[in-house]
Amino acid sequence: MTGDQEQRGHPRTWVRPALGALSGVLAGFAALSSAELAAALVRPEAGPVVAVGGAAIDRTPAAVKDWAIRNFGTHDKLVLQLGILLVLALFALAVGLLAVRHRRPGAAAVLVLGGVGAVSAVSRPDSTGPVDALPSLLGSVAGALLLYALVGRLPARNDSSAVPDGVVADREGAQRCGPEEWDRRGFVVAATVAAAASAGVGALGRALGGSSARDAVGSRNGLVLPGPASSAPPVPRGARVRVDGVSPFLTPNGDFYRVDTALVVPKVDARAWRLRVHGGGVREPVTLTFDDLLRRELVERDITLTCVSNEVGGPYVGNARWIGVRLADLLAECGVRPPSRGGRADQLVARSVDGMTIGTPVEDVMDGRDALLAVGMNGEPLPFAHGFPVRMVVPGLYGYVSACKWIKDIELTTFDAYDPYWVRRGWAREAPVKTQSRIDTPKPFARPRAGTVMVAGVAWAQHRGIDRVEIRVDDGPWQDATLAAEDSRDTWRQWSFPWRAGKGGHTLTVRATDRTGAVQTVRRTRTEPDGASGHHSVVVTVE
Ligand SMILES: Nc1nc2c(c(=O)[nH]1)N[C@H]1C(S)=C(S)[C@@H](COP(=O)(O)O)O[C@H]1N2
Ligand SMILES: [Mo]
Repeated sequence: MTGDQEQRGHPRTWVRPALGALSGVLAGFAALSSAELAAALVRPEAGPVVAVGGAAIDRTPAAVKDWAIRNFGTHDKLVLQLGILLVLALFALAVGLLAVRHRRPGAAAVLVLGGVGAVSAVSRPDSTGPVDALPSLLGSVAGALLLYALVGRLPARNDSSAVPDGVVADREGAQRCGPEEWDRRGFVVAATVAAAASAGVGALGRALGGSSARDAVGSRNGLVLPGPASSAPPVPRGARVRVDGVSPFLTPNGDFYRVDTALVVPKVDARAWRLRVHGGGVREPVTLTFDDLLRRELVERDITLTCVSNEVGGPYVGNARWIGVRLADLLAECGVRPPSRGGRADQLVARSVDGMTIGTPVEDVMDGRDALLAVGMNGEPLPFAHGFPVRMVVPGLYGYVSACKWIKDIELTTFDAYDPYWVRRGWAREAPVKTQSRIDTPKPFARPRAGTVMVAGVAWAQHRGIDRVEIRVDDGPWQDATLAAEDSRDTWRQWSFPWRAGKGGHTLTVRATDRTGAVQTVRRTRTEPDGASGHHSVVVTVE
């Protein structure tokens, strides 16, 4: 039968589904491009990819997120974006295949997908309202119409053995063309025009969407931070051990770990940025501009930042020289008092432009430590990835309870009244950094030569300070490492240990003691709910 049909010029059986799948992909492309163009006009974050991706991140179980951070690290967003595109492509194929059999339901399926995008966009924490639904809705209408039009030009279904002699089963197809002369030209023209138009619309969307990002980049490029009224003393010469393989004392911005839920890095125009401070105990809500902040007294401080998702021995810790405004002074001016002095609010909730919420104890912010609204990092304005134009940094607390990037709002409230983002996902309300230490060199499974091997690394217990670091070889006694000079108790401290290494396999273990006298516990815990504990060990083979 098939051979028969082919002889009469009837398209092969696979042509229709294949072109249907192609139509689906083209419709998907058209839908996304038009949605992104609409988003560029409405609000870039309201685009379906960012909205659905963000919603997916928020709904991902914390354990999976933790796993993604661990395994993809700073590339977890790229992996997610590729994943979204793959899923979308599969959806588009499936919808195309559906549409060749059932033209209207196929087109309707595109609208349903658009609906998912619209609901995601409107329910994002940074949504500005129902207009955020527009990009997905408009995009899906464009996609559905295109799919409907393309499928209408396909060869009629030819796989129905119940219909002899080329009489076709598909009514809609049959009305347009018989099995023998399908509208091949019409399809090719429509498909080509659609692809070109989508590419054009997408490029226009990106160009327009890029303009707000360009403003942000402009506001950062043109920025010269005023010198701090209170400079950080130079890092003591003795703070750096001279051993190859140890993390640099100040982490360069480009190497500084990045952990956040932002699918695309928010690009905020410093000139349009505002910070609102309000809530319990605030005399009158205030709104600050970026210039208001820069006009205040700036302080410069070295502070080591740590992520609660850092495994024992892990990389999510970095040390930077920050410039910023002392948050406690600002709060005091607004009338805020810490709970220990009768203040009503015990939790400070920071909100970012991308809807993150981070809760910090007011007591910690106001107890005299250098809690900052930071504007500078290692001698330059904050990089976009690290929170430009303004972020919080609080010595001694994990990032998820202190270090809100792209901050735009500070609310004074209570721990009883409000659970921020990560707390709702099972992480601890309060999370001081645990005393930790890491062997940077030798690396795991290194094969050093017998003799003196320099073991070295970092230890941190921000705001308490590191008092002692000890090394144990195999099951031997703990032996004191040599501590490098302390920069401040808010920074990590380097250490080294000249090890007389004998041949064979050995396990090196490190532990630190902070200035409260607390010894880093051997008890291993997971990162959830308030940070990993345990000792870092490295296994080497001495040759
Ligand atoms: N807006 C926003 N701020 C955020 C986060 C985030 O996801 N969004 N992540 C927090 C976490 S968990 C950490 S550890 C630090 C990391 O800061 P960094 O990326 O500059 O190293 O930022 C904090 N601030
Ligand atoms: Mo974190």
